[in-house]
Amino acid sequence: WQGIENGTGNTQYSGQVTVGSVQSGSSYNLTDSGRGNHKTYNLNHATSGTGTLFSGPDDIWGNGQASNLETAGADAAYGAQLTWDYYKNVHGRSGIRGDGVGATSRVHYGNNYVNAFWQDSCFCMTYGDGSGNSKPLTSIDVAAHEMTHGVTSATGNMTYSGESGGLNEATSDIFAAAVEFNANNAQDKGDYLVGEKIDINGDGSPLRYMDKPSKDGASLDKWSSNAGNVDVHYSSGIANHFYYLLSEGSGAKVINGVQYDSPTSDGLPVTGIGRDKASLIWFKALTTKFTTTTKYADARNGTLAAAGELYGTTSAEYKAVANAWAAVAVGS
Ligand code: ASN
Ligand code: ZN
Repeated sequence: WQGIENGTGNTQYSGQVTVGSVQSGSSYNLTDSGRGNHKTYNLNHATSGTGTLFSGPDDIWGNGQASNLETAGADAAYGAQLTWDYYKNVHGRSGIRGDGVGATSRVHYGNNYVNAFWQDSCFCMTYGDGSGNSKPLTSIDVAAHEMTHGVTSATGNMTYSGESGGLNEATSDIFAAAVEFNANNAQDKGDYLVGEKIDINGDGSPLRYMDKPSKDGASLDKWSSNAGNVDVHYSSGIANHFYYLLSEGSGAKVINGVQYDSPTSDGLPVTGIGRDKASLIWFKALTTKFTTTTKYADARNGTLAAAGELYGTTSAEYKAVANAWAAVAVGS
């Protein structure tokens, strides 16, 4: 007998959740047949190959602890599920390439590996276990960030260096936040922080902040002529800050218990239009305006064009896009 199951995932970061699984004979495996047959594999510390498809005699995955090897599998499968559902339900996109085909996830990559990454070549994302702190890199926002690199590759495909690289990175952070908010998981409510669950700095601080990117000590709050010369994970700050301002507006605000305080470089206030509209504008720009060579000035033009198509060029949304870019020193 073979059929779709709804397994129980006992995740590390998101509590007990439902994960897609398939029963094959007397065992179950982590294949999400409702989402393009997305599969989750255990690399068991290897750094190449596909590893082993998670399977077992019961339909319960992990126990919430990193020491149980299935737990990271449950988190990864859940993150892939939420990302699939976000693109499908919010943007009408079926899978990363829009072709209904699920990707694969690989967990337990190498030893003490403190990163996660997407590869077009295997249509897969890979997660390390972290180092020393029992914090695998399998949180919702990290999963959504990596899978969004696949979406970007299939659409605007902004070259991963210079300003276009910053826009590529920011696209992953932007939709990571959007996926997290959309999921509204009780253990991991939406925020404008990146990687707040994985404690990569060991002091509880997140990897990146979208309201004021420079809080990480390296990311850019606003554009300057040097933006194309810094690491893409820092030049992304300009667009992350734009997205925060466009969604929430400038100044102080508490959302899901997190305090934000977003400055503007021109000193003028920005009134937010909400993250749902901001996300639709960014997605339309990504999929119909951005290209391999898109720089910040082009991203401004592309998002203005997208906002004009969605809401009209005399709309409050269009004006907010212009104001939010001005607030990060792109255009005026
Ligand atoms: N986790 C990193 C990222 O997705 C890996 C990399 O540097 N490409 O940005
Ligand atoms: Zn990235």
